[in-house]
Amino acid sequence: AVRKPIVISTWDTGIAANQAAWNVLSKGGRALDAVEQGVMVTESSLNCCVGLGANPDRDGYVTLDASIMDEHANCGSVAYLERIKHPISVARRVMEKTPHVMLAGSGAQQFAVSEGFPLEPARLSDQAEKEYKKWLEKSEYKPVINIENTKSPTAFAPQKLSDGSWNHDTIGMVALDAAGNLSGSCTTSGMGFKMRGRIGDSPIIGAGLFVDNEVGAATATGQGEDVIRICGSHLVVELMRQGNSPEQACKKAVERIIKIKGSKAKDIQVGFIAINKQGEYGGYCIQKGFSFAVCYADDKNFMVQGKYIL
Ligand code: SD4
Repeated sequence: AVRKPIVISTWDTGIAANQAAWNVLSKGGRALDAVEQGVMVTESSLNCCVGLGANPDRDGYVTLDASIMDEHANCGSVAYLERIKHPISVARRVMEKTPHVMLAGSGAQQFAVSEGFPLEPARLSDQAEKEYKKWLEKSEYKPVINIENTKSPTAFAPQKLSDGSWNHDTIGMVALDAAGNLSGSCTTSGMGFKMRGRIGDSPIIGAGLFVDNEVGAATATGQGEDVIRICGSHLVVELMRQGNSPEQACKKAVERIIKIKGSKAKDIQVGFIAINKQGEYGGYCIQKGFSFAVCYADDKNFMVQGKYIL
């Protein structure tokens, strides 16, 4: 039997987001509404890595990326968006109200304001301010490629925490609704202290997020550059189309990154999660410490530790 509705999302912040998505899905609502309302919870919460409370770029500005995709292959995204609280909703407006898929920077902000989204103050959260000041003490303005080679804890990649887990920089969510339709969303502030103008995988359809209503849906978290390199979420969906389970598909995508990165793979983290039309779910990551939240009943909203390769 098909397990539906179901929603899954990245990291432990996924529990609260799933709950909001479940409120939509359990009433027979559309997956698209569920994945939007789900990640809005994370965008509103004070969080290192999603929404306006997140860590800024190297120049001290919070810049946000988000994307959304529905069962008809409609998609929308915003990149490098500043001072707007809910990038995911702006991405949805791009999808629904413009002839385009992606808007970036000041144009995306202008569109958001014209759609009635308030322009929030250009101010860092207290926590982000503190983190930024700390980062500035040692700030290294080096191209990404060099940063990758440093041992500095200010490095570009998601950082490994003392308990062995990784800090999370994104929420990606995919859902199957009661009608059997799939949608997905992804929203992030990107890497903390990134170069100004840097855009990650999250707003790129096929990289950070992909939905094919015949097959399944996938989303990514972790070092966006290496997700983009393999068109990660699209790859996961295509692997499911070839008959792989969601978990196998995520695993094969992770293996491809590891193959490309060689010995450098141990310095980065990437995780994929996916669901298919049957409501099966799975996730895989490069290394230990990635988790995702799964919800398919009022009393079933739980964390799963991502299996890993290295
Ligand atoms: C990015 N993929 O901007 C995002 C960040 C992330 O865990 O998910 N980090 O590259």
